[in-house]
Amino acid sequence: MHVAPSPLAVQLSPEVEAALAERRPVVALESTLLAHGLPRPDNRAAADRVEAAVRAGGAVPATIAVLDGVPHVGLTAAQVDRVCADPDLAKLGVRDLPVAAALGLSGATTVSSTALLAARAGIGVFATGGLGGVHRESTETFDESADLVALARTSLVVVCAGVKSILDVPATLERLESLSVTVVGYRTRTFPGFYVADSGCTIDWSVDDATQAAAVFAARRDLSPGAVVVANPLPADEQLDPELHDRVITGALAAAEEAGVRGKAVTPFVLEHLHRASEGATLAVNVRLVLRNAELAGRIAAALAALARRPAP
Ligand code: PSU
Ligand code: MN
Repeated sequence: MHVAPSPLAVQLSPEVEAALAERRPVVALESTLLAHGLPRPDNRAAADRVEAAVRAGGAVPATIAVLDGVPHVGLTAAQVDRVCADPDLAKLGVRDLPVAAALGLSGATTVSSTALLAARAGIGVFATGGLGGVHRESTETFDESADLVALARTSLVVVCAGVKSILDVPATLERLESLSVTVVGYRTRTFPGFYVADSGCTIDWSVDDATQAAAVFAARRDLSPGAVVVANPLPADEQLDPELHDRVITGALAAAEEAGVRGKAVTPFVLEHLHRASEGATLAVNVRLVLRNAELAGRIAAALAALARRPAP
């Protein structure tokens, strides 16, 4: 009997396919941060640097995007060009994936959809900049990123610099707790604030190295579906000046309100405004923190592969 292929079957690049088959470490990377989080044309060079950082950590990078309805895990240089250059590329969360697949559309994947596609491909580690979360004034707008619910359901490690600081960070941490998403700091119990090292919030647990992070994930995977968030702060001397940070964020949120921006357009609008208002300072810090997360994710993926190779006691 002929069985039609799943419309959401992922297309692995040859390099990613070989690495997974040989149980070598692989790190998933999202494409929304490239297409909608960083300005063109700087995003293109950043894409290469992020992939190189994963390799420096000891893993194979797998950037994920949907092209002509097909979810790709691992992109060619020409495919990365397309993701970075197309100003009309859609932003696809989990709920948008079936539409893109059925109608043959293209789009960049967010944390939520990247996590889902990565897990489906058998990838256990994912690096990004900052998670989506609960927006400020969410009690009026109900704006809470689909990233949170997706992480509650998906088994993988997500390395990030906290949640984007345009958000309500304490409320986001509360939601992560309600959703039973495991959160550990990387060598810190201070929850990072994305562009700044310290969000002002604390977390209960920290890990000392990549091996501990991998062991926490192995235990989590054994227990129930759900992500392990590894929060990796920028060192204080690499962060955005906290005073500049607070000033530009207040301005960016006011501009979004003024312009009547809603829904999934809010995050790209605010990030773009910040890059302009800080004369590129937020952009430089954003790229820096993604690179650090990619390198750490590479090391965690390598540690996870080493754990899997260890003979059972
Ligand atoms: N982190 C960044 N830049 C970004 C994002 C995260 O450094 O652009 C993206 C991620 O793809 C995340 C998305 O999933 O923003 C969240 O969007 P929203 O708030 O609309 O859920
Ligand atoms: Mn939203």
